[in-house]
Amino acid sequence: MNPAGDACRSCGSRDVAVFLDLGKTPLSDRLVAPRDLEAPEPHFQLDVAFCASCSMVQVLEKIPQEVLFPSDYPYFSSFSGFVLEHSRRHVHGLVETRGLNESSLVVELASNDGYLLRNFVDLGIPVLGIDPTPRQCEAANEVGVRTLCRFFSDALAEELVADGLRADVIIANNVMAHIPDLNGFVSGMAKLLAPGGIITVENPYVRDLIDQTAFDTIYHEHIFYHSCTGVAGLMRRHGLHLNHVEHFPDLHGGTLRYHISHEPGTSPDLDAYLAEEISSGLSSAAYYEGFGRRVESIKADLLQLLGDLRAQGKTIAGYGAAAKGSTLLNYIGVGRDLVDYVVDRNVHKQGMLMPGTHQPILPTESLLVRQPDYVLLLAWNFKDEIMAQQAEYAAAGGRFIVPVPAPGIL
Ligand code: JHZ
Repeated sequence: MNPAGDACRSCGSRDVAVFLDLGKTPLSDRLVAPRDLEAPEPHFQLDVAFCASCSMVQVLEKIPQEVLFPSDYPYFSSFSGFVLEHSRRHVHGLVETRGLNESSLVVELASNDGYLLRNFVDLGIPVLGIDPTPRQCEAANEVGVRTLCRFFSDALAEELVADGLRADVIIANNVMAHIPDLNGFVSGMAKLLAPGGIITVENPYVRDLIDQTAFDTIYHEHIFYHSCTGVAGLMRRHGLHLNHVEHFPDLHGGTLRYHISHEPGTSPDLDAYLAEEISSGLSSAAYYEGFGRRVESIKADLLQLLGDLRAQGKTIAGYGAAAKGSTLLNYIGVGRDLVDYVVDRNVHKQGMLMPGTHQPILPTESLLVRQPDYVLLLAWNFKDEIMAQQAEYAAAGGRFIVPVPAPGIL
């Protein structure tokens, strides 16, 4: 099904079919200020499609980058200890394996608040962050991470190269899902990468998303859902080579780190992942067929669970004003009648309201003050970190609910 005849946003083929319709939802990171509660809130169709030609899973609705990532974009990477530790290890691994020193240059695309590059700065290794969101750039510059506040593109790469810059390492974490002009982004990376350099890219793995029915990680900001097969083809079109892959099953619900360079050659790990994607059928439309039905059953089960608890007079809060939380609340229809409020430790989110469903976002300390009977883990990807941090809430009788892969009380 592809009634509008959309072309693949990666390879341009017309062999694209929608396999999931999540209806019209608001933008997941467009938090609502209480003073704007009466103003109309834009909603956009959220259809997900598979391209039979290049295997790329993608959202079809086209929303300008400036609308998806406005100046008050609220996501700051530094609020998770797990992400900070993962990034620190990544940096130390690169310094060791690539022999980086004070004459190297590391460029990070979508460097956010400097959560990762600051580790290189601490080691005296020169960096350049590139990110379009001003508040995050300011935070990064404040911690000593030199950051250019721009969208990365092919044209920006040409400007940087004309200024004499070439990167020994390019890092692009959780950004290649977000780029409407994906081809321009990759050709820019190819130009900016020094001969002999390496690109590392991290993205949620589409296979983990489908297998765990993590439908809430689908939102307009996430245009592309990557696999080894999809990324290998994309890189080849721009003269780059996917050489190696690493899997981090606990990061953002399952993340792949791709190693890419100007040189051909694949590692045994990458060969195994590519073969596995073929044998599992990930590169064929059939793989995605039952997904919509599984999403509908999560919706029915979660509504039942929350409704039953409310009928028993229980109070329920949400944890994590995450983008995925917005998809979950809006698609399932979890309003303030079921979940009263959401807590989040990101101070830039506190005081705002969730998109569409309008639960107020409060500091995490509110859980101990209000002691709700249940906490719905909207940021279920950080379940262990959050539960360890909320030990006192649990000791006082509080319980946690996970929404995916199947709703349940922990
Ligand atoms: P979190 C974001 O998605 C947005 P989101 C983006 N599109 C992307 O690609 C992925 O990340 C990777 C809070 N929190 O990270 C912080 C606590 O309050 O799952 C966040 O607001 N206490 C760029 O928004 C939210 O939860 C904690 O202890 O779905 C988690 O959002 C921890 C660990 C987090 O991503």
